[in-house]
Amino acid sequence: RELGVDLSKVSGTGPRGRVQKDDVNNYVKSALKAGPAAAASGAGIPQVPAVDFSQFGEIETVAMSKIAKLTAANMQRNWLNVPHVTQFDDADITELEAFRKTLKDEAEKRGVRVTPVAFLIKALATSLQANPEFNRSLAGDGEHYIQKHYCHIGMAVDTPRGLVVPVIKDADQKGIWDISAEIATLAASARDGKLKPSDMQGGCFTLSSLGAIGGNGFTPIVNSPEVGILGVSKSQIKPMWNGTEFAPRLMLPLALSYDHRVINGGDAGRFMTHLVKLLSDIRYLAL
Ligand code: CAO
Repeated sequence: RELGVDLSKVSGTGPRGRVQKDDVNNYVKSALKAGPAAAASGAGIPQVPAVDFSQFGEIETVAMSKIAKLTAANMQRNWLNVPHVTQFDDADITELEAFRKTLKDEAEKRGVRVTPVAFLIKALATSLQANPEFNRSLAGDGEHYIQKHYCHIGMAVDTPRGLVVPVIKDADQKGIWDISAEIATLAASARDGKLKPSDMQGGCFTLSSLGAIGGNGFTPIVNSPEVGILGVSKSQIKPMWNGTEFAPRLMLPLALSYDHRVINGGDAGRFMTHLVKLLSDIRYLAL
């Protein structure tokens, strides 16, 4: 009461958890250390209280994998550091899918599977070149950008051990066959736990495709120090107005999250519009 301490917030170290004088003093010391600004404005990150779930039913404590622990730390770091904005659009991939189906025989001969992900990686690489502000990172001094003149695209892969992001190097210089073969090799290595650290380094931008699993949208978290990530959901046939009538078109939902310290809404709008144009008419990928 003298110090204005709420005793219910103090952990007691005495017998049966009794709060002692030293506990109150230590609580006050750590509150002072946390700083008056944080205390006054509530800007510090409040701890989520530990709950004993066994009081509500049967439970089991499961050890997190190394990858899961690393992912948790990275996600929290990125979520707290990056001012995120997510922008949405749908790409009409009716023609892309029709073309992809025509590749089936040749793909079998080559022993490669061509999925929409290969086209997405190629289109992202092309869009990064047209919109180089997405191929930047903030320099450590907070006063410069690092502009990258290479184009490596990370691809989120869901594995039994957790999420990993192998990188397709120089994606701008590769064609759909090479990218498809690399997706298969990297995804297999990821699932077998055989990726080398160098396979996961150097990404400029990340693709997270949940299209094969489902859902019509999600907001991905930027894989900092990259400044953009594209989340792709499942394509669906939708009635689209073509000026005279509704026509069935295969629409691919896209969500672009970006670091608003580096990317402005206008940059993101241009990037997304360019990407949608490339996916809707893949002839532009050849230009
Ligand atoms: N809409 C509809 N169907 C899609 C699609 C989409 N957006 N994307 C892929 N598909 C189809 C493919 O065409 C394929 O079907 P066909 O064989 O008939 O062509 C089928 O789904 C299976 O694809 P796949 O999963 O074998 O391969 P992929 O190239 O689509 O994806 C990979 C590869 C590695 C990206 C994917 O397996 C994966 O791991 N995705 C999860 C990523 C993830 O976890 N993201 C979240 C990260 S943040 O927590």
